[in-house]
Formats: sequence, C-alpha cells, structure tokens
Amino acid sequence: MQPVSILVLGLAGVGKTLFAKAFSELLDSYGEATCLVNLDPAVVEVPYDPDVDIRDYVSYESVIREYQLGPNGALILSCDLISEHLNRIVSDIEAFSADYIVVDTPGQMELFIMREISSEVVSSLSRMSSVIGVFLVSAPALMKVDSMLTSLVMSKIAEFRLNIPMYTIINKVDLLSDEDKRRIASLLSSYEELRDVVLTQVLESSDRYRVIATSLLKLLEETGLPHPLTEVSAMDGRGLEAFYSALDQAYFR
Ligand SMILES: Nc1nc2c(ncn2[C@@H]2O[C@H](COP(=O)(O)OP(=O)(O)O)[C@@H](O)[C@H]2O)c(=O)[nH]1
Ligand SMILES: [Mg+2]
Repeated sequence: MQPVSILVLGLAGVGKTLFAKAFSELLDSYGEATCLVNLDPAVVEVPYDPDVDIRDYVSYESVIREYQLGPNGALILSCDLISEHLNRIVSDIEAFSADYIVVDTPGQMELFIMREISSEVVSSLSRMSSVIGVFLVSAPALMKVDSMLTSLVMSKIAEFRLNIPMYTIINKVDLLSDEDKRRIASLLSSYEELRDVVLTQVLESSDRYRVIATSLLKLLEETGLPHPLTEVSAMDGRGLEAFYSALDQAYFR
C-alpha cells in the first residue's frame, strides 16, 4: 500500500498545528509509522518535535534581512521559497518509510492554499503517496449561520485549489455546549434544515445578498456537507480515533 500524506489545512488559528501534533501522537500510539512535517517557515515555536522541518531550509528571519522585506512580504516570500527545497524535503520524508505523513501547513491559508506552492507540494508528495487534505473548520465559527456558510464554502475552495480528496473536519468541539453541538449536528445532517435556517436569516436582506446566500447553499447541496462523524478536538483528542479508523478503512484495508 502507498503511504498517505495528510495536508492539514484551514484558516489561521483553527488548530492545524495542534491537530497535526495530536493526530500524529494518536497514530504513534497505534504503532503506525508516522512522519510529522512542519511546512510553516515562519512559525516561531511548534508544540511538537517535527521529523522534517522546512525551517531547516527556509528561514523567515533571514528572508526579512536578505530581501529587506516587511513582515507580510517576508511571509509570502518564505512560503514561496519552499518550492526550491521540495525535492530535499520529499527525500527527507521518504527516509522515514512512514505509512502516514502528517503535514502542518503555513498559518494563513492565503500563503499556502491560494498560492502555486500548494500545487507543487501536492504534486511532489503524490509521487510517493496518496495525498489527502483535512480542512479544519472552527466549531465556534459554526454557531452563526453566515460564518458556517463561509467556512464550509472555504473548504470547497480548498478542495478546488488542491484537487485532492478533502475531509472537512470540525475542530474545537470542546468549546461547544452539548446543546450547541446538537444544533450544529442537526444543521449538518440535513441540507434542507440548513437551507431553511439560512434563508430565514437572510429574509430581510437585499436581493443580491439573498442570491449569493442561495448560490452558496446550492454549492453545498451539490458538493455535500461534512459528515457528522468528523467532529474533533485537537485539545482533548475526541473524534481523532474515528477519523483514524475512517482513513485506515479507506487507504489500508
Ligand atoms: N479549545 C481548543 N483550542 C484549540 C483546539 N485546537 C487548537 N486550539 C487552540 O487554538 C489556538 C491556535 O491553534 P494552532 O494549532 O496554533 O492553529 P493554526 O494557526 O491553525 O496552526 C491555540 O491556542 C490552540 O491551543 C481545540 O480543539 N480546542
Ligand atoms: Mg500553525
């Protein structure tokens, strides 16, 4: 069987780094050969000891000095510079002979998913593994229907950009009450219910706003809502085992 590379994706602060750590620890505990990769050149500290680290090749601090850029320009350039080191990174990864490669990606989604570097990473990893994405959505962000709609649509945009199987996973469920969880689960289990709630909310809005909301809903109807099974907390570990079982079934059975 080919190894599986899991790109951990999502908006800044959604929990990519903590998920990468928690999920690779879970894989380790099941005796799976795992390689944990940090692909964020600008992160100061990660809460894990990466097996392969882009910071060994690209230094955000040196990019600032060398190119005399401000923080934002240096962020963009250091992520783009990953490209020059991809062959080395991939051979570092291959040296681990892992079954699961967990890749923690740059903090801000626009530095990775929205740039060419993400396609290059996907195509490099595809030479030695099946590449999938985990798009994390923040559970508290699902409490308001407009941010629920945009978060879910964002995961479809990520899927479109990277063109890989994408698992949309709701992280930080530990921050929700049982009642909130039930409400979200119910919205995600029935497209009709989600549509009714969204359309009721936008009833008073302008025609144009309602057309946009309806079109976004249509996109979700046609491409699917996240499976309720995929609610996790990278903080307390719940849901990670179910996700591991789903991957194991899909890729190794
Ligand atoms: N309560 C809670 N906090 C989380 C969870 N996952 C991440 N966090 C916190 O959210 C913040 C951002 O997490 P981080 O992994 O750095 O996000 P990233 O920018 O997507 O890599 C940190 O303070 C984490 O401790 C979770 O499942 N539950
Ligand atoms: Mg991070």
